[in-house]
Amino acid sequence: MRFCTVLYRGVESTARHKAPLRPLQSLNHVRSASVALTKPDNGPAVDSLSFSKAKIGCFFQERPVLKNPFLEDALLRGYLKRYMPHEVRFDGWGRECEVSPPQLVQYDSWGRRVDLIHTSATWKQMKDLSAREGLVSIGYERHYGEWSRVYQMSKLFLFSPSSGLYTCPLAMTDGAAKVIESLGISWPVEEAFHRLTTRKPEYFWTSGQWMTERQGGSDVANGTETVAVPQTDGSFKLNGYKWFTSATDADMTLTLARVQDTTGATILGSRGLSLFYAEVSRDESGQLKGIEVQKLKDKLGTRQMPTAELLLDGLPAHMISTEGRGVSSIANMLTITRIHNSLSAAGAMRRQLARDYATRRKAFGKLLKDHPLHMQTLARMEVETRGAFLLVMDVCRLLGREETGIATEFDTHLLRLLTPVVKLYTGKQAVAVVSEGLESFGGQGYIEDTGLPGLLRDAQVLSIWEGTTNVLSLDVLRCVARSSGMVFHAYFIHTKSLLKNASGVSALTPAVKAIQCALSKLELLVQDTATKEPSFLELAARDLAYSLARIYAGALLIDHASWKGASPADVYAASRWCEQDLCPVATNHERGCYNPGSSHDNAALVYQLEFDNNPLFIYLFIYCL
Ligand code: UCC
Repeated sequence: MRFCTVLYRGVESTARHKAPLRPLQSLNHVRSASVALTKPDNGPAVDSLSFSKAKIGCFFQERPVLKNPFLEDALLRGYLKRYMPHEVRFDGWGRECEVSPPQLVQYDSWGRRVDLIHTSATWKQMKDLSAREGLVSIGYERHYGEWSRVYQMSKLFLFSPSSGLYTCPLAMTDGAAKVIESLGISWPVEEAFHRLTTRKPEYFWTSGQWMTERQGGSDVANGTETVAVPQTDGSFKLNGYKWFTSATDADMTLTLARVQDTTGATILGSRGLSLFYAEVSRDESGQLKGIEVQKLKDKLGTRQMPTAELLLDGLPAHMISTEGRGVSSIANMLTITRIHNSLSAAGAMRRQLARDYATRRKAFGKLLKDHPLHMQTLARMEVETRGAFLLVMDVCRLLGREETGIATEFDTHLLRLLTPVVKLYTGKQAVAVVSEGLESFGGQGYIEDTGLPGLLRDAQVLSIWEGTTNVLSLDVLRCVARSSGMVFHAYFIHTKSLLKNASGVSALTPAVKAIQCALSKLELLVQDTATKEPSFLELAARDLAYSLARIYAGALLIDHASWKGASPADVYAASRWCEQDLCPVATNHERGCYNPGSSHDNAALVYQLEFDNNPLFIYLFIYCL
């Protein structure tokens, strides 16, 4: 302020500028006046003033301003206006989480093991806030019937990018509540269920989901080494090593382990896994009961959140699934956390500070928003964001129908198919859109204290945890096989039904035709797969999942653009979306990408070793040995 005042006075004293003098009104006002002074539009720059005090000059880029994310989001408001009962009201809210990374103190000053994980005050406040706002409980109170999940997830959508990753423990908490509800709310998990779904901060618990062990987190059936030793009272003690436990400050956890028989033997594979409930508590001396925190993970992103390696050393636990039904019992948790993951992805895409920045930053003589190429880039990000949002909300809609007992068989099939599809697609797109968003800030997007790089780091995890892109693509094949193709049947029928309202909107005709064409190609290909080798399906799995996502998102965008309250932007978004290759699995099939020899060709390409008798190659080969 003082700097600006000095500049202002400089105007007065030198009287070299003809602009009328105005009283100091606001910092911004004065700042723009000073910029005009130091480099007048129609006159020579006054260099001596520009650098008279601060040697670094006086021009600074305007920082982006996060406006009210709810008011700024026309699509979200349009969606809620269309579906939500009138009595539902919530304010857009969100605040930046000022966190310092969690710290692990393993020993106290006297050498006793304490394993304390210190988290920031804000992280703890997030827990209270989450309870008060009902960010988990809304899904279980079901005050808004089938739309309760849409309501809950809309709040989380706004909260997520400002939550400092607190949405991760909330996702697992929601998932644990869902598992308990589906298995039966009774002892020993009755109190836990009420704590996970309460709105009282002092009573609220969060849950962990400890599935990943040293051998990895994807092939859970073969990678789980943790054993459950039966106790005389019917409970168990768990011994094992959990390699990646997120939000380790949770109050309880659900985890998988193999029950040991009297000889110490266990059953291998999926059939040997059972689901256990364990509380994270301390004994009178302050030590964790049956757990040692080996270390906190040093991660690329999500640094706000404590993620640890845990040694389970006699952790008291209760089996809550039928013995040997661990994976299928925890599958409900996977469904919920995958939906949360998708929601976080859409939320990260929506946090487009680049939109605001384009109205502030000038380059080449005009604001970024007045550069057509820049606006084209932002528009493409916007289309991607809208597609992601509608995909996620549709899965929430289906979940809400299932949980209120009104889901048809079609809805249930759709939910099973779309959950992995939406998770894998949005997770991948979030990285691309957030990265593009950073780039649109130029160099500032790469500067740590703008807070922008953290968005990209945090986005990168979305395609990894809760099932990587390829693992989820294979999950799609698995659910097709287990349903004998019924998931596809539901998909085709529902996608076609989403197009029916578009007949009255001529501007949507090309988009509708594009979806119909892509659907026909997909249907043909799906019918054709019955005659194909299993290797064909595996190679096609990822492109198949992408095709399912793109076609379905296109149909949702068209459906939304056909609604009577839709805007021209909704129509434009649907049209743009449908201009891409909607069915890459058909395109790549035509190119022969899934032919029997493809696997060999791919391996030969990746591991190409060509010596060609070239002495230099041979020398380098020996050198590397
Ligand atoms: O823990 C991690 C990090 C925590 C961070 C939390 C973040 C939350 C988001 C935050 C947002 C901000 S990462 C851990 C990641 N790991 C996974 O997600 C697991 C990935 N792997 C899979 O999904 C695999 O497909 C497995 C583990 C499910 C495969 O196991 P199996 O045993 O080989 O699978 P099966 O034999 O196919 O299935 C066993 C049973 C079957 O039921 P039954 O026996 O009745 O026929 C399947 O139908 O489980 C059922 N099942 C499912 N049911 C398997 N997958 C599903 C599913 N997705 N939905 C419903």
